[in-house]
Amino acid sequence: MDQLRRQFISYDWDSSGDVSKKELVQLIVDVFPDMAHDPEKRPLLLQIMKDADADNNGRLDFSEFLQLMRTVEDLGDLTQLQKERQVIDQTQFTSNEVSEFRSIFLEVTKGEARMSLQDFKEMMSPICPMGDRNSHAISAMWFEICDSTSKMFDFPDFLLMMRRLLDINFANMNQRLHRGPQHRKAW
Ligand SMILES: [Ca+2]
Ligand SMILES: [Ca+2]
Repeated sequence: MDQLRRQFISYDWDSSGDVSKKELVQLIVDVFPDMAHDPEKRPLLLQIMKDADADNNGRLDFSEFLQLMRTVEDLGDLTQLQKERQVIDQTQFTSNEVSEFRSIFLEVTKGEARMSLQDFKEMMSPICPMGDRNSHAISAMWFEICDSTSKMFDFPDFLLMMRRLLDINFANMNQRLHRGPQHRKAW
C-alpha cells in the first residue's frame, strides 16, 4: 500500500490530491508501456481509464488509482496467459510435454516464475556438455528469446528454448534423451 501511495504522489505533481490530464500522460507511459504508443490499443486504454475514473471527472484520486492498478495487475495475468497459449500452440508440445516441462521449470526455479540463464545451463549440463562453445550458443539463443530488461526466462520462453534446442538437436541432446521423432516424451 505504501508503495502505491508513493507512486500515486509521484504522479500528482501539483499535490492536488488527484492525477489530472497532464499528470495522467506520465502515468500511462509508465503503467502501460506497450499500450501507450500503440494506436490499436488506444480504445482499450481509454476504456481502462474510463472504468477507473469512477466519478467521471477526468481525474484519478487515490482510490480510483488503486482500481486502475488492480486492473493493470489482472491484465498482466491475462497477457501472460495469452503468451503461454500462443507459445504452446507455436511449439506444438503436447499437454503432457507442457506439464513435464512445467515441473522441470518449477524445480529449477524452486517455484519462482522466472529462470536465470545460469540455472538453465546447470539444468542442461547433464544433457549437453557445457564447454565454451555450447555455453556461448545457449547464451546467444537465450538473449534472443528472453525479455531484454529482466534477462530472465518465463515459462513460455523456456518452452520456446526447448523447442529450438530439440529441433536443432543441440549437442546431440535427442540421442542423450533417447528421444526420437516417434518418441514424444519431453524429457
Ligand atoms: Ca494533480
Ligand atoms: Ca475521478
